[in-house]
Amino acid sequence: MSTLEQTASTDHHHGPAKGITRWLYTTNHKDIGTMYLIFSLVMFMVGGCMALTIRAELFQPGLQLIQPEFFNQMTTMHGLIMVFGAVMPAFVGLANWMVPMMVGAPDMALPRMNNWSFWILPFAFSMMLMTLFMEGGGPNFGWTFYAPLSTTYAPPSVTFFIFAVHMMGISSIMGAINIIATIFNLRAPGMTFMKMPLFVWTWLITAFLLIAVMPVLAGVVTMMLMDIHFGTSFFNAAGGGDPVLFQHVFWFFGHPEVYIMILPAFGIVSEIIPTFARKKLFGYTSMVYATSSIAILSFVVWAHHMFTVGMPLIGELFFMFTTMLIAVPTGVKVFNWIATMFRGSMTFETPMLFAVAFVVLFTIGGFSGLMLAIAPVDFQYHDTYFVVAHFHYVLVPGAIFSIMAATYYWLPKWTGNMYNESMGKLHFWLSFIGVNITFFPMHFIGLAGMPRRIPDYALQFADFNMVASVGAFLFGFSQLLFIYNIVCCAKGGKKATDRVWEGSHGLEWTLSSPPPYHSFSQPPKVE
Ligand code: HEM
Ligand SMILES: [Cu+2]
Repeated sequence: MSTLEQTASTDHHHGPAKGITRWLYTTNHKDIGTMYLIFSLVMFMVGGCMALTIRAELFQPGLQLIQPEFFNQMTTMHGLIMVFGAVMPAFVGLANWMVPMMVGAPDMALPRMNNWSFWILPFAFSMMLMTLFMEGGGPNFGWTFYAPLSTTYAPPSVTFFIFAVHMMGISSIMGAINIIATIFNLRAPGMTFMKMPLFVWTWLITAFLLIAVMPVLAGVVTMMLMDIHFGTSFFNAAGGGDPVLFQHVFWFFGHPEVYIMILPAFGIVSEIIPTFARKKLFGYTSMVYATSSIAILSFVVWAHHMFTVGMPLIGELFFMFTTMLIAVPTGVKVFNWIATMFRGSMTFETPMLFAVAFVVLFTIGGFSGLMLAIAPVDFQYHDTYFVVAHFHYVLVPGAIFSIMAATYYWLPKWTGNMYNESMGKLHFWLSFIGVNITFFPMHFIGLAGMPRRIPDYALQFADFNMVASVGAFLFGFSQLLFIYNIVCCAKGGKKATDRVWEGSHGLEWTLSSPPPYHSFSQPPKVE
């Protein structure tokens, strides 16, 4: 590896700046990736405290701890922070770290813009969190901010909320452009598209989704702003508008958005399972096509969130069948992961545990999604805890588990040190048990009719709610192990080798652990 030696020997001329300016002005993909990941972890904790506030209130029927108004602000902020502050920035952080290293590039294609993409976020989220201290309180209309709750009946702070959403959108679009530019222009010689690692593929597709739908989100919040301050009536029936229009525009953004939160997870799991099964990924080509099909289909199913608003029968049928169609490429992916593990020499280090749990639990989330997709029965459980169970199964053991799997998988590469494996395993098992205790009972209380987004509930739901709250606290506090393990690993520990995992493959493992400041100063050859 002459490339490597050269990289190492010239590296000290291009080291990081000293002190705080290293982080403020940095254009380095690894520094920016690290900042994204830390930011996301902080947001995960903030959003997690809000979730525990919600579950503490729901531990028993009746009102114990907080006022209904504050409860609404908690559910809203929890959702917004988890989606835009925790899951999305974590994936962008992983992309920043890994995409250049996986395609054999020295850095991202647009490093100066990369700095902006990150630094906008802390401002956006400070602004969003400040709304909680404003007169009238923070956003209280759910993370889907349906009009007229978010317009006519909204607290004054909604204007700040809209500004924060715009900033997040700008950050996402710039990040997406950067990822596309990097993948298109900076691949090592010989790395054709069909030789790219799956994580790179899934992120490429995700970046296109982002560019397509973030302007729709910007549009819908701008329409809200106009309705509130400039006398328009987009969503106001009294002025000739229609609140259902809000839902159409929102979900045309919102459904692809949920795939923005899962496609990179597919990529991560497709990197990890082959490593620990010591086999090549089964069906690489079909994985690429399945991912693209899911991305395309995600644009034609938005109204499955709106079965109950009153649609023509033909519309209900169209959205029902197109939604179910997504199960086909999703099934291809699940099949391929299982086929990769089949007769492999598997070992179960922490990343693999999270990856396998992802496959199993995400599949549960997929099946409950299929149930929801059946229009005539959705009338029963729409807006109940069943929906909450569904999207938490895809988001927590789906998106979040994949992020944790990725963290354990690449942490030795990033820091040069091994994390504590037994603590990692303990973290996994407590999280796995916690997640299921929290969200599985929600299927039942949902089918039994408990509505979502309420601070108090009828007595017959008491037992399962108590179980769910216990699970939530177990899951929440287990995450302290995760943080402790990461901090210890960053500080020191057993040195990691370059190719950390026996079965690992791909360019990132040809670099030293930790990698040089500018990953590949000479492009590696891919044959
Ligand atoms: C096979 C795949 C999937 C199917 C068939 C499916 C189907 C559905 C349907 C029909 C709903 C609307 C339920 C209702 O409001 O009554 C829904 C809600 C939701 N889904 Fe999925 N889904 C799938 C995968 C995903 C994935 C991968 C994610 C995210 C990573 C996700 C996140 C959500 C969220 C956040 C909601 C709730 C939206 C709200 O607040 O109303 N879903 N899903
Ligand atoms: Cu959807």
